[in-house]
Amino acid sequence: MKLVKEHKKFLNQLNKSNIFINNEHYNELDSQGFTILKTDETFWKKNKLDFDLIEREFEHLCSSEGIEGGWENKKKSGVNWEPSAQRVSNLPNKNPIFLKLAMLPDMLLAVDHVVKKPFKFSSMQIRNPIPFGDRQPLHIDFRPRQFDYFNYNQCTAFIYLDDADIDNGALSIYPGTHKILGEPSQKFIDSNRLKPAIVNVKKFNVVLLNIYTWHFGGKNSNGKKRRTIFVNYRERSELQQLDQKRFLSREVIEKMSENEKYLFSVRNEDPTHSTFETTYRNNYIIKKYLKIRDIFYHKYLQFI
Ligand SMILES: O=C(O)CCC(=O)C(=O)O
Ligand SMILES: [Fe+2]
Repeated sequence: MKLVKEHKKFLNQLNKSNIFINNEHYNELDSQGFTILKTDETFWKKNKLDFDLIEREFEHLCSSEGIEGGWENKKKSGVNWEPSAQRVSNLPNKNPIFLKLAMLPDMLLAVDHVVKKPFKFSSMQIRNPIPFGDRQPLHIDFRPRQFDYFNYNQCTAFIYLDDADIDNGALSIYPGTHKILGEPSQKFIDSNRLKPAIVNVKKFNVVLLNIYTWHFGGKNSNGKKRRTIFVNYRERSELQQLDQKRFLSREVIEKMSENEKYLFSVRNEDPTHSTFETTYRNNYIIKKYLKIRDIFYHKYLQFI
């Protein structure tokens, strides 16, 4: 209960004077599993986020980190983890503008609507598809829900630095599939003749995705840029995708406000990640353990 109170306080302290998200967006998140905030340049100005600086930093980080960027979690040189896109990760540690970006009230309100429980920052990444790169496989971004009583415990915001459409590989989403339990299935799509929504967006827009909605980044057929920044938030009981206590430098943490420290879960009272679980989270036994833990947690512990 202490956490719920703390979380309410955190949300109450956000500046709500420039809120763009409305009930239609919330309804779309509920029924379709995603929504588009058709925000423009003025939205970013009102929120005091310098979009030109975000763009400049994007370019700078992509050229300085190269094709091996983005995999702080799995760092091994000489491995090209995702041949169709360049990634850069741990953005809030690399420029304060990204820390500010993670605090954008519209994104936090959307996440609160989806997760419905105290949540925290999980990771922020650049995804910069390679010209003519292939589509991603169909996927969701977390362990699947096993029963209807599981809540949605992850939500991601996609910030667009370029217009996107089918030709440069726009995100494809199967609307409403967040309600389906288990892993996504191409067989299910084929037998139910499901058609994906192609998420056509403009530069400056934000897409909010309940990550249990089946989706994939499309094929880049025309070679045009489709630069995106992902901000991922998770329920507080989960591990962060990138452990912020480990990956934010001490200087960055010291300069953070109390609200930022709360969101990033880097206060003394916030739990420290077990490096064992982080390292082996894709191991067969750990996966089995997490499956059992999930059932136990969602059935008995979630309201504590
Ligand atoms: O690039 C995109 O639009 C989607 C990427 C995505 O879903 C992912 O990397 O998990
Ligand atoms: Fe994804």
